[in-house]
Amino acid sequence: MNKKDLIIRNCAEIINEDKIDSFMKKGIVYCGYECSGEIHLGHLVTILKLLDLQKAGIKVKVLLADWHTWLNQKGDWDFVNKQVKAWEKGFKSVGLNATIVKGTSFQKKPDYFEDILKMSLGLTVNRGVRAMQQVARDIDSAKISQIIYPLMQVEDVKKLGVNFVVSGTDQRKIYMMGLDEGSEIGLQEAVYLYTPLIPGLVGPGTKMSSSVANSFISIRDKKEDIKKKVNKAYCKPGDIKNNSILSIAKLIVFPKLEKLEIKRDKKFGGNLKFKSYEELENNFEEGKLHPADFKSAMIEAIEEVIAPIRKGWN
Ligand code: STL
Repeated sequence: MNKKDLIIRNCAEIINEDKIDSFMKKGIVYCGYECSGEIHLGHLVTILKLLDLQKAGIKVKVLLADWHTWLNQKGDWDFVNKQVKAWEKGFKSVGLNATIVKGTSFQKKPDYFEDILKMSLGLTVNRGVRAMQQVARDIDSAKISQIIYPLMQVEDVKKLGVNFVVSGTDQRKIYMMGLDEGSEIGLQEAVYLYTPLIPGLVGPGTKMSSSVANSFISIRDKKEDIKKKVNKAYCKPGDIKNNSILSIAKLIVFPKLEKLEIKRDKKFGGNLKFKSYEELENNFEEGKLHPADFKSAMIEAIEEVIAPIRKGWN
């Protein structure tokens, strides 16, 4: 696969796609993370996207957004600091050659906040709340801290000096505020790569989130846990929407392993080997692949992806 195809594969949306070629020569990308709870397969989607960019020769920065975590009411500083340490350890084991940056290491500067105040003049409270719809804890009683949050996220793009941004689609309204108000702070142009979210394992209408029990597979889960969770997961025959196991195949297994092998008894049609996600999806949609056989193969594949990360963690 050529470098550009690697960068754009599996994205849900890309802003400034036409700039990719010219930005690639001196490319720097960042992705920011709130540090709270487990690192799970949902996070691994952005991590693998960062790996794609790394392979394309782009420098990678990982932002451990400690101040954002605190602003979003995930816990007190004692909790946040402990989480940051755990996440730092986790990120060292995922195979990235990234510079890890802690938010508060560069955010506590007067000019950082001057930019936030500049942007705050041009944006309504309503827009700030809407930007946080998919991110904020307890959005119905959103605190002012949670509308300061997106402005800081936009300023991070400026201060980290990146020309590529990777994030899940849940963050797109935040960065859109930056596209509209960025001229106020001299925000540089960047390519925004939004990756799809993985639906929760528990069924349609949920997302994979460490705050929803059994919705996620952690990178620390052991094979037994993976097996239990996958076997319980929603995966209706023929349903290719809302299907977390198919999403995991598309966004994690194929990018990483480039194939999926199904072991099946001769009387059920014998073994299968898929070399692309599309092949798998077609077979599943047409009912040629039963969820039980698909799940068994996915347990092995997820274990294969996670095992080295888990090992590096311990
Ligand atoms: C979440 C969950 C998650 C990631 C984020 C938020 C991202 C936070 C962030 C903060 C500052 C930035 C960029 C991203 O500059 O997995 O609720």
